[in-house]
Amino acid sequence: MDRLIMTFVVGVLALGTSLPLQAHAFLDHASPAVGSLVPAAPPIITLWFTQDLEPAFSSVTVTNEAGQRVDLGNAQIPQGSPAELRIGLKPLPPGTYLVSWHVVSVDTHPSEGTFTFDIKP
Ligand SMILES: [Cu+2]
Repeated sequence: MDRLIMTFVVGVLALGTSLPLQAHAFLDHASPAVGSLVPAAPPIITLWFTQDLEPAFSSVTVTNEAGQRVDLGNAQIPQGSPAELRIGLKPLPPGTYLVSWHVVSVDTHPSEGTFTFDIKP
């Protein structure tokens, strides 16, 4: 039994060191949530990352189905929350919106991604 547990522990440790977890800033979660359907237009969108961000090189934009910018261009990392990126939104009608983020983490590694959310008709 002890031998079995030991094998398991060693296996988990080996797995842990081989995965490049937390190597860059990836999106952890967002509000509105990734792929969500929200009942009302949110005034801001907030993204939380797995690592602290470099403010000068981190940004996010939001576009509508026609590809037009619907954010207020005021992306910021709130004071005291260095892994968080938020941006204000124009008053939005129902529809599908694309959030595009590109960030540089404090370890200088860039990463980027996109997701959508929907506002209910
Ligand atoms: Cu990195």
